Amino acid sequence: SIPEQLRDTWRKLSAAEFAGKEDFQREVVRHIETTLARSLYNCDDGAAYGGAALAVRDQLVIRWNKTQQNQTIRDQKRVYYLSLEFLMGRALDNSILNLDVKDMARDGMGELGFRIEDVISQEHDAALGNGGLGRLAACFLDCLATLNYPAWGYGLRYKYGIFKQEIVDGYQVETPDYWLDFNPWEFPRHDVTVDIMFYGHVNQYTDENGKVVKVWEGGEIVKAVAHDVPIPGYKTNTVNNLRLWASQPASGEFDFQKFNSGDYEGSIRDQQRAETISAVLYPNDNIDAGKELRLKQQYFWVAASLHDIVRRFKKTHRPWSEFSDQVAIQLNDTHPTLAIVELQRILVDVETLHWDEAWDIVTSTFGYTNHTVLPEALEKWPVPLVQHLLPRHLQIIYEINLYFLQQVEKKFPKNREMLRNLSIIEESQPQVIRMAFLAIIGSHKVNGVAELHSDLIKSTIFKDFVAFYGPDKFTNVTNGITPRRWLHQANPKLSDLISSKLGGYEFLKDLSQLENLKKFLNDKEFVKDWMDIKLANKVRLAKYIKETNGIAVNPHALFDIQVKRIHEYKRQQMNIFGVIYRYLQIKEMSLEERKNLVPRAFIFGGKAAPGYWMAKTIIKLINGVGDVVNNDKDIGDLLKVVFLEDYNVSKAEMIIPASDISEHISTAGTEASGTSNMKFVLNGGLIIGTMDGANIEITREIGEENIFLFGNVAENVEDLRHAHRFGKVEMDPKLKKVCDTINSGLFGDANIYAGLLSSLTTGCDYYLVSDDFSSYLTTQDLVDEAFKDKDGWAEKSISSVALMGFFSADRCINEYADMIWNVEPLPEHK
Ligand code: NBG
Repeated sequence: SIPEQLRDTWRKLSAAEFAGKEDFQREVVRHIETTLARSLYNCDDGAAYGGAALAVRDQLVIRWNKTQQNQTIRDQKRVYYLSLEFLMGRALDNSILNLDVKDMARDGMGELGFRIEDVISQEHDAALGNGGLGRLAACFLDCLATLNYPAWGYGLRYKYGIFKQEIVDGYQVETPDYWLDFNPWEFPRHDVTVDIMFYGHVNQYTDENGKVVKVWEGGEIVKAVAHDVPIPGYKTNTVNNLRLWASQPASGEFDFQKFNSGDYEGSIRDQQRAETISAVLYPNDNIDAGKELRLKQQYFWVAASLHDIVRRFKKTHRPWSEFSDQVAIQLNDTHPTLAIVELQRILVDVETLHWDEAWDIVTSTFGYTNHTVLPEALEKWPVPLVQHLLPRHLQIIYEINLYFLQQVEKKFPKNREMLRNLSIIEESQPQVIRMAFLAIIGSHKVNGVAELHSDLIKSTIFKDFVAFYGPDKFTNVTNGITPRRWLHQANPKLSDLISSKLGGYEFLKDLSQLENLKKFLNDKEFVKDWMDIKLANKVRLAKYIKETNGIAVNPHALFDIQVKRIHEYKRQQMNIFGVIYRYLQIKEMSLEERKNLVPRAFIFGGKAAPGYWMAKTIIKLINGVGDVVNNDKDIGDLLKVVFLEDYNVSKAEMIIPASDISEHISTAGTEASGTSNMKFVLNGGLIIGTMDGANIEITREIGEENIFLFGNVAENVEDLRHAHRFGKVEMDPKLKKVCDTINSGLFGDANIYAGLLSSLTTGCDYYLVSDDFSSYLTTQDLVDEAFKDKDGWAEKSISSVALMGFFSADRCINEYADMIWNVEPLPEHK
């Protein structure tokens, strides 16, 4: 650092935040002209975005540096959120809003000849995630910064984020998402690197004190390079850090031997091999693909992150016994579970702590969040693979398991079944490591993400752990969303209207204040403004649909939206079956009867995992139905079916505010929480849903009269499945009619859909579509009736929003901080 006597000079020259519009404009122009080397003669929206982003970024960086210094000086306990996915979306708009300079930016850019909306929409989404799990991590970062917690995110810097989806002939086609063309939001730190080893072998030595030490050596080295992303909080000086690791060949690995001997290609291949580790995000949501490269990613990322965390801790010269007073690490699902093993390895093998002492530190440091009970999503790594890739870690896992099973044996003597049920190692062929079990054993708290889900993990997949540990180790933190992005940014008009009634934007930091909206339920002008905003948002979406899909949707139709990853458990198939049934009904109606109908637009969006054939078939069916229905002159406005290509965060910001009804219709007990359900309601849309995930708590908060619930409850699911497997279940006649229509070839060659239809019959209807179909249709009829009563609908919309305070992710972050991390916010720096 700079010598003491020179610091005053330095400080005088320190970068300053811009004071007003002119400062901002000057910085924009300077960046366009110098950083981007463009001029007023060739400045398009893209360059304007670049200039604006760089100017705003400077502002963030100044605060970011101060925040980091402040955190170092205060030296309080920090939180580290380890997540393989951060689905951040766009940063410019968010930064402008969090810095509270939107008006200035709008005017400033306007005077330079650019509409701020056009500039903002130039930005490529940062799409380093699949769905809810990754977006939750992004919301949490926003809240951690807003609430001034000293917190870092750690993830991977994928070169390719989630693929781009195109629809060709009704089918999903994937193309790569190369998002790093121009990314002003990351700072490569070529001086912050960690060498990561793979493969190799374990040697034993006896040291001078006669102690046996194990050394892992002889492996292949890959270098992790830090890339830092500033994370601003809303109306606070705090700017936290998200550190993403990129893989590079280790220094010296670029093989000069090969290079000099003429094998140029060979030397480049080695480089590419190293870079492959962080090249691509696995595009699976709630499915475990179990690929070796994925395991490499996981270890690469946790080893680099832990090294960084330990390095930071060691700088403070505290004793190891204080580690967990300074460090809380949250495992976002089981993906980072190897961090438990890696910390134990560092403490025992490198820092030479006694095993038990090390293990106490480890278990008091980690917390584990479970995000699913679906068996196909639970990670299990084959023992031979781990043996090959991480031989020392496998030994440590065996040792952890051994000590743990000794405790089990003590508590449940001679209970072989208990030992088998609780063992980290599953005795399959080959043996596999149950990562969730390792995560539970290595953490002090385990949480689910909604009440039902947290109850389910205790009574099903982790039942025996509850018997062993008692119930206190398990807790619930119901998910939430950041109202900054999902109200203020996505729906500025609604945010402004609310603020005009509540006397400012304080509600964005304390969402419970929305309750005061209830006072305005009878304020006719307010109600009209409220519904006008909804209509304006629908007009905007209709325009987008016209542009992208060529389908004319009447903005006064009931907009019924289901946007989320395509998955059988989420039951988009039930939705489209319902559409088909509706279509058949309308076709049979007289003109007179049709006059009574509420026109409806069914809008779908979402990606299917590239290898998930059934999900892809569902997309094809939606498009097949759309082709028929949308082109049927006899139907007109009464029914439209739209599939929006390439659903992502920035599209969600446009789509969600435009919904009248959204669908959250998973088989009860399968959707751990869901978070888009919260986003839709917060934007004044109502929901139709099952008693699943957070729908249950949304109902509790907003009242049964404000939600359309249907279908079987989780308790009955096992019995119903049993009936399908062993009994005879007659298919619901309405569903039968739908299947017959699909089979007739109306929506394209019936063979395409054969697998989807047989999942309902020979497949034993695992997701219970036939059991819920009839109540789904009945409830959709209730939706139509309710929509006819405009005043009643507006009242439901407003009173629901008023009661959504609980679902602010600020609330969840405070719960994690209290119950799991034991960390305090830091006074914000000046
Ligand atoms: C997902 C669940 C959602 C939940 C998010 C965030 C996984 C493994 N789980 O219901 O399916 O809202 O996690 O908790 O992606």
